[in-house]
Amino acid sequence: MSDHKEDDNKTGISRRGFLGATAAASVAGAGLAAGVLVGGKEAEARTKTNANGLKFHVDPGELDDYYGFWSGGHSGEVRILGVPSMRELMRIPVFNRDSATGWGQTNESKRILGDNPQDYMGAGDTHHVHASYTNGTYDGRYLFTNDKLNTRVARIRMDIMKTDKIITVPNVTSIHGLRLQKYPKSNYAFANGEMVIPQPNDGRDLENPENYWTMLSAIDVESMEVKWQVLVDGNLDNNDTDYQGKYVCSTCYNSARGVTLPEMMGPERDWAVVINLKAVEEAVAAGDFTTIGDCKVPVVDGRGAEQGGSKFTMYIPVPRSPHGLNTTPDGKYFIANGKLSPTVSIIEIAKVDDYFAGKLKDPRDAVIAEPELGLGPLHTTYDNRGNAYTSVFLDSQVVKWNIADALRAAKGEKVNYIRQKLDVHYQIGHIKATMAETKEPDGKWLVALCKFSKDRFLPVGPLHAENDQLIDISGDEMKLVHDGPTFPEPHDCIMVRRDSVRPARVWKRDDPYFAETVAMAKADGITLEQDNKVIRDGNQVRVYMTTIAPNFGLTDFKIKQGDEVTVVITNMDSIEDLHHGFALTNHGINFEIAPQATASVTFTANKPGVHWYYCSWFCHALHMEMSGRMLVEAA
Ligand code: K7E
Ligand code: CUA
Repeated sequence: MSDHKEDDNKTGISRRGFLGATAAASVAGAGLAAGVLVGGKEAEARTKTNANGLKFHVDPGELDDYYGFWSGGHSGEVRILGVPSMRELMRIPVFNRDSATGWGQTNESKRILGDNPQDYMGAGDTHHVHASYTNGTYDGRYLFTNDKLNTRVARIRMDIMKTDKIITVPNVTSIHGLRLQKYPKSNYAFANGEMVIPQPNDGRDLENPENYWTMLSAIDVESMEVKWQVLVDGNLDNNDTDYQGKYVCSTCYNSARGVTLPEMMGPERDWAVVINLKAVEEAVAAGDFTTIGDCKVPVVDGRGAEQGGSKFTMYIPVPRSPHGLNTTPDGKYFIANGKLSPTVSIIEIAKVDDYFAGKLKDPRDAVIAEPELGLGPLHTTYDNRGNAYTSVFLDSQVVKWNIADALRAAKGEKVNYIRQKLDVHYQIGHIKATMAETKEPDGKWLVALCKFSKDRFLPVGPLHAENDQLIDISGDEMKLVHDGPTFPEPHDCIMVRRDSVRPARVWKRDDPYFAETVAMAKADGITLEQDNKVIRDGNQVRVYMTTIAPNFGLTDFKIKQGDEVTVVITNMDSIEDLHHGFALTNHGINFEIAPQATASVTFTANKPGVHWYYCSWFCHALHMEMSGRMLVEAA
């Protein structure tokens, strides 16, 4: 699978030749559109647009049209990119440790990391990032991401772009697919438990895979409580929601419930499983549920795939090992991507309504077409003109196809639903178009998230970057316009129109993010905005200080060896972008304090002597001099 074909047997054009042709056509097309070919300014402008006329170069000082939110994979973080420039704007530490911001070290971040961040050593694996919705489009409140590694779900506040809540999902192992309810607004985040385990997983039934199960979990977006779980057959992979607030649909592999690869590959068909939210909510409200072990979360039984499902579920047979599941922006179809089958399965949501209303008997009849696209279809995205774009991993291509034509072809009409196949470099996983997961797709840009970059960048050792390629989809023909190396491994991204994101410029002093630290100060009689004081309480010492560039409020403080020290810093600068840092030498401590924020850290002072602290975020001409001493008396 790491080999890419030099020749494409479908187009008969060599990959390099095809690329060359595309690039040449692009320049010629732009020249024609401009009417004349001249040097200087016009030549410069010509390089910034392509044949579709969509401007992809963002000039210095100009802003991007979209916020791109990228998962960071096994880096455990979320990244913000500007689109179309593909400039990385910020990283949001989530499950990882970050020494620039102090994430995983400050008391504020530890409260959010919760139960056992030390056990996990700052490791996580984010695959999917999705933003909250109101009425089917982004509302700028929250981002959610999954931790496949440690079975967690995190929420990020989009006003401050910081993680503000992390939960470990009970009763399941390994959260993979994650999506939010789209209508009327995101009340739930739906998290797919991927791997099957004994229920409860407490040491019994270890070698009895017939008793291994997994579940879909519904998480309340505001409280971050798991409201209910649905036991399912098979392993849950990816999911998506409809545009009416009725369903969540997941691809589901390993219907054989095997524990080895050959066992998992046994049956010809797996499923897309649809969960009926209303049916589950009614059962939970009526007390018609069970619980598992000590966990209080209501669990309903959605198994029964062989009979089509339970009253909560509908199992729609699709070719085995399906992967991505993507709702069309018109709300009509769920599209399940075949992975091992060269097809995608188009599921008509109106037929799902019929099934739960008792009007459709066989779930198979909800699949109204299975167009063949290429080898290894993984994920599908959409424009605003009825086209779908599917990533095909083995062929290393983006396949543009027309949904209406595919449905016509399924009815026997002679129509070619394939619009174009574009080579990408190489082995594409996720694929995403701007605003494609909302009812307002705009068909402008598409990003192909390629797993392999091979020869596309300067070699940097055996470990290669991945390649997120930017493609202009605004015209009839897709145009590759940019190669974007990324540190492994972004799986997925979303691209959100910039007007729906409204970030804060400086912190508000009453932000709940540091409210507990403010409460601690208050109990000590401290006014954080003005006091620079050391409070001793037995062997616990709390050091409160302000910062105003280029000064720490305390140029020294004295403590005893063995003291448990909490340093609390409040940045009284209110100028946008004027951060300070508190870096304590030989203690591994460093964190950021943005304008008007309070941040704190707690550690045991076990080294007698003089230890300098300094400001680690450039703030002033005298930034280097912004420092102080921690004086530690020997015990
Ligand atoms: Cu396809 Cu985890 Cu969304 Cu990777 S998943 S590609
Ligand atoms: Cu304060 Cu640098």
